[in-house]
Amino acid sequence: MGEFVHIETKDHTSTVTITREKALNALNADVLKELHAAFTDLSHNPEVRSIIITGAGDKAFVAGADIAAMSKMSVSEAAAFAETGHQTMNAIANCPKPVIAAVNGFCLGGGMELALSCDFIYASDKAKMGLPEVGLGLYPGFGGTQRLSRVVGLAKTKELVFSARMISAQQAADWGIINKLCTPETLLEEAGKCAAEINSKGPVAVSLAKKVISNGADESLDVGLELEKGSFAQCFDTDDLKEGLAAFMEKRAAAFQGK
Ligand code: DAK
Repeated sequence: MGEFVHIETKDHTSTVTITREKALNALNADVLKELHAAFTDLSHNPEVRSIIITGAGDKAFVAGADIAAMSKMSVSEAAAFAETGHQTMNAIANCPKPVIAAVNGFCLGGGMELALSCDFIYASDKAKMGLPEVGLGLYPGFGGTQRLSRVVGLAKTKELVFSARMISAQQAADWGIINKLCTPETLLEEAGKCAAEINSKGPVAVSLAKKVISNGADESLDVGLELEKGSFAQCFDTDDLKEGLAAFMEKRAAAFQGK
């Protein structure tokens, strides 16, 4: 638990909240480092099966990288910031547990890149998304140029990045960036319901599925299918598989242990 990141774990789901509300949860180096530490811990915590990430307050998920901090950065400090940012986004993307972004307001620049590092996004219908960096004289540098195009394709990515335009949550949902739109009041509840649904399934299988889906996405179909085949047998080395199959045969709910 740090100054800018609060973690609450209940029923196998950890909710990670960025608590820098006065600056609309903008990402400075300290926030990024705390997030990185949080995801490293949660990745190794056997009690945790899914993670929700959100922003404190009702106005912003994350309004971007910290502009005030960037205005004072030297070239070498910017390089260190880039390294910290990438390590953090990668720790989320490669986290062995599913990560849901619950986008509760402005989700801009580095904030949108953070959301895109998650496995999928639930959002308030009041949220606004965008990559406004070129309006400041830089471009998305925490993975946005690459991760957004993998979701919406090159043309929409280029329009969003070149125009620096903000889009509504509805538009982002229409483009497939947001999986589910919720009211602001029900966002965390809906994300929690989805997490609970995931938590009730075989944790090892979910984790392997995440790895295979993510790693296969940038490969040819043939290579992706090899990755899928390569990990599949690992499921047969788990108690979860025995439990899942037995529960089906005995017509009862499975009680998975994540082993
Ligand atoms: N950074 C720092 N402070 C921010 C901020 C930000 N990104 N966004 C908002 N704030 C602060 C405001 O300065 C204000 O602080 P006070 O004046 O009260 O002290 C407070 O939050 C409330 O904001 P506003 O008063 O502006 O609230 P409004 O409702 O009027 O406007 C807004 C909300 C979200 C439309 C507006 O705050 C806004 O336009 N914010 C900036 C959005 C933005 O441009 N975001 C992109 C930042 S650039 C890198 C890789 C990646 C990046 C950088 C480097 N490397 C590889 C090195 C990423 C860059 C970005 O994300």
